[in-house]
Amino acid sequence: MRVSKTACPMDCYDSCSMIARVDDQGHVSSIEGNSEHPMTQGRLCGKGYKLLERHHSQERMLWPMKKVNGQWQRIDWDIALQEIAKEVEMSIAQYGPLSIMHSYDYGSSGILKLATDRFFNMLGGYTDVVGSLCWEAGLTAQEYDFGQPKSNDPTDIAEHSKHIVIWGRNVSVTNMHMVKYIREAQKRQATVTVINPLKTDMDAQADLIVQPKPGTDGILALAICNEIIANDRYDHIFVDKHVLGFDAFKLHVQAYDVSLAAHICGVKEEQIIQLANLYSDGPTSTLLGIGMQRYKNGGNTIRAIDALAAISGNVGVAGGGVNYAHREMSAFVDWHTLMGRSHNASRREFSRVTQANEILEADPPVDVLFISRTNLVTQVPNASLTRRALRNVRVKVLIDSYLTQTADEADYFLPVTTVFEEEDVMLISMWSSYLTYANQVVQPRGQARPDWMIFRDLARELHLPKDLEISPEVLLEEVFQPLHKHGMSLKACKEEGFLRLPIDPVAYRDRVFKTPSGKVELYSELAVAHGQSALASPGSTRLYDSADYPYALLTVHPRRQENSQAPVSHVPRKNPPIEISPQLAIDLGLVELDLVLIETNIGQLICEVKITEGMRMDVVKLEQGWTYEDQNVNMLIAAEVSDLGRGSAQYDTKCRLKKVSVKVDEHDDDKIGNAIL
Ligand SMILES: Nc1nc2c(c(=O)[nH]1)N[C@H]1C(S)=C(S)[C@@H](COP(=O)(O)OP(=O)(O)OC[C@H]3O[C@@H](n4cnc5c(=O)[nH]c(N)nc54)[C@H](O)[C@@H]3O)O[C@H]1N2
Ligand SMILES: Nc1nc2c(c(=O)[nH]1)N[C@H]1C(S)=C(S)[C@@H](COP(=O)(O)OP(=O)(O)OC[C@H]3O[C@@H](n4cnc5c(=O)[nH]c(N)nc54)[C@H](O)[C@@H]3O)O[C@H]1N2
Ligand code: SF4
Ligand SMILES: [Mo]
Repeated sequence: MRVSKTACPMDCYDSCSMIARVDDQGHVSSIEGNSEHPMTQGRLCGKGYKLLERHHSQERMLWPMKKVNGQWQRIDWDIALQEIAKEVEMSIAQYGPLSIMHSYDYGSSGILKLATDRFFNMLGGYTDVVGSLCWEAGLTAQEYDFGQPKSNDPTDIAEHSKHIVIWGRNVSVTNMHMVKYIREAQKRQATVTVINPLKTDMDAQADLIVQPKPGTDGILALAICNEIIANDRYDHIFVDKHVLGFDAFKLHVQAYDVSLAAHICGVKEEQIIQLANLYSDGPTSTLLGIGMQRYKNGGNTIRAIDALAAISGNVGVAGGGVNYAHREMSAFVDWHTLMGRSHNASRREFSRVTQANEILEADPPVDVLFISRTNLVTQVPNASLTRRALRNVRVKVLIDSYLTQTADEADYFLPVTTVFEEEDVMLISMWSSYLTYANQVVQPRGQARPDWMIFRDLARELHLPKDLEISPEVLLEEVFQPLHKHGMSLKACKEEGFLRLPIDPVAYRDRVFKTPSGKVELYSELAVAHGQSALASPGSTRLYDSADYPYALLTVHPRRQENSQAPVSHVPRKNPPIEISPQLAIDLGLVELDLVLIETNIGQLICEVKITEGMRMDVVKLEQGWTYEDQNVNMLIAAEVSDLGRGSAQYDTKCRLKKVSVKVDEHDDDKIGNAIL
C-alpha cells in the first residue's frame, strides 16, 4: 500500500487536496480529503469521492476510436494520429489555418491543460473560443468597478464579518467547504441572510431570507443604495477618498424608489429596509454567486451590488468584501510561456455561447474541430443547434474519457488520462488562495494519454516545432517562475500537496484599485467605451413580459455531480425532476410524481413533478447536467448573451408547464424531447 498526494481537478470553488491510496497491484484503492489542507480538512464532497468510480469504471473509454458507418471502432494510436494529421494538413491547404478550431472549457482545472494552446499556436493560426458559459459578465462588472475581481479570504469572513449575505450562491452544494466558515461566524453572533428565489439548505440557519424575482437583484441593490444614501448612512470617508462618480450615482439611484423596487422584485419593502440596515451596520460580507449573473442584465446586476458594498463601507475592510472571484491567483503564473503565444498565430475568436451559430456561418469554414474538456452538446445552450453545427464540420476529434452526448457527433475519440494518471497543478480563481498539486499516482489505464501528450504526438506527425517536447515537471517549473519573486517554489507544493499563495486575506485593504482612476468606479468610462452605461443599470429583464411563458426556468448546478459528469453508477432518469412550489402545484392541478411537459421558446421536455416548500411560486427549478439518450436540459435554453463581457444568459429563460397523462407520454414518445427548431 502506498499513499500519494493529488488534487481534485473539478471546476469548483473549493479546489481540494486529496490523498490517494494505491494497492500492491498498482490500483487506486481509495481517496480522501487531505486533512492537512486548511480548507479541505479531510473532507471531499460526494462528487469528489465519485472521481474514483469514474477512474475505474468499465464504461470509461481506454482506446482511440474512429466512427465507421456510424459505429465506433478501435484504432491504433499511430493510425489515428496519422489520419488526423492528414485531415489537418488538407484543411490548412484548402482553407488556411483558421479552418482548424479548438473548443474547450473548464472540464479540468489542471494548468497543463492550457499548454495544448502551444499546439494551435504552432499551426500558425486557428479558431479559438472566448467568453464563458460560466461567469464572465460578473468578472467584467468587477473589472469596471474595482479593476480586478478579488475576494476576502473565508478565514477573514469567519473571524470578522458581522453580517454575511449569501447572494445567489448555493454554498452547501457548490462551495461546501464555505459552510464551516459561515458557522464559525454565526458562533460569534454574525447574522446570515440568503437572497435567492429558490429554497437553499442555508435557509434553515438564516436570520433573513429574501426571495426576489429572478433577474431583479440589480434593482433590489440600487433601491438599498437609495435607502442608505437618503438616510445619510453611507461611508463618507471611503466615498470621498476612494469612489469615482458618487454624485452621478446618487442622482441615478433616486429613480429606484423602495416601494416601486419592492413591487418589481416581488419582495417586501421592509426587507429592503432590513438589507439597508445590514449593509450600513458592517462589516458585512457578500458571497456573490455565479448563477445570478447568467442573465441579459447579469453584469449590471453585479455592478449594482458592487456599488452597494462600496458605498456602505464594506470594501477593503476585514469581514467585508463583495466576493465573486479570486483573480489575484493569476499573478503567479507565466501565461505567455504556458500557452506558447510567441508564435504570433492569427486567431479567429468565436464566443463559447454562440459558437454553434458562428460555426454554421464561418468563412473560411471550420473543417477540423478538436473538442477537449467540454461536453458541448449538453452544456452549451441550444443543444439542437450545437448538434447541427457539429454535423456541419467535416472532422470532429473528441478528447474525453467517456462517450458523452458530444461523442454522438464526433468522428474520432481519443482517450484521456484521469487526474490519478497524470501530473499537474490545479489553479482555480474562484475562492481559495491555494495551489494544489496532483502527483501522478498510477500508470494510465489502457492507452489513455494526458491532453498535452496527445497534442505533442500530433505535433510530431505534423513536423511542427518542438514546443511540447518538454516534461510536465519542467514545464510547470517554467510556468510558475513568478513564485520565485516571492521566495516560493513548486517544490513545497509538490511535497505538501498544496501551497498557500501570498494573497492578503482582506481584498483591497491597500485601497489600490486597478481601474483607470485608481478608485472604485461607480461611473466607468471604460464601460462607456465598450458601449455600456457608465453607471450600474440593471433595468429589468424580459422575464415577466409574456403571458405565454409565465414562469422563470432556473437550470441550476446539480447537487450530486459536476455539470454533466454523472457518477457512472447513477441510473439515468427518463424524466428529470422539476421542482415547483406547493402553490403552483395547486394552481396547475399537479401532485408529486405527475408528469409535466415543460416548454420554452426553443424546446420541450417531459419532467417529473417534485413539490418543494419555500421557493417562489413563479419559478421552476431543473438541474442542468441531466442526460437521457439524446436529451438534455440545454434543449430548452436559447443561446443568449449577457450584457457585459462575453457571458451567457441561460437563466433568463421563461417556460410554461402542462400536465401530461401517461398515455400521451407513451404515444408521443418521439415528439417529446425533440426541440422545436
Ligand atoms: N455540486 C456541484 N457543485 C458545483 C458545480 C456543479 O455542477 N455541481 N459546478 C461548479 C461550477 S462550474 C460553477 S460555475 C459553480 C456555480 O456555483 P453557484 O453560483 O453557487 O451555482 P448556480 O447553480 O450557478 O447558481 C447559484 C444560485 O443562484 C440562484 N439564482 C439564480 N438566479 C438568481 C437570481 O436572479 N437572483 C438570485 N439572488 N439568485 C439567483 C440559484 O437559485 C442558485 O441557488 O459551482 C461549481 N460547483
Ligand atoms: N443550462 C445551463 N447550462 C450551463 C450551466 C447552467 O447552469 N445551466 N452552467 C454553465 C457552466 S457554469 C459551466 S462551467 C459549463 C460547463 O461545461 P462543460 O465544461 O462542458 O461541462 P462538464 O459536463 O463538466 O464537461 C466536461 C467534460 O470534460 C471531460 N473531462 C474531464 N477532465 C478532462 C481532462 O482532463 N481532459 C479532457 N480532454 N476532458 C476532460 C469530462 O469527462 C466531461 O465530459 O456549463 C454551462 N452550461
Ligand atoms: S468537487 Fe469541489 S468540494 Fe468536491 S472534492 Fe472537488 S474541489 Fe472538493
Ligand atoms: Mo462554471
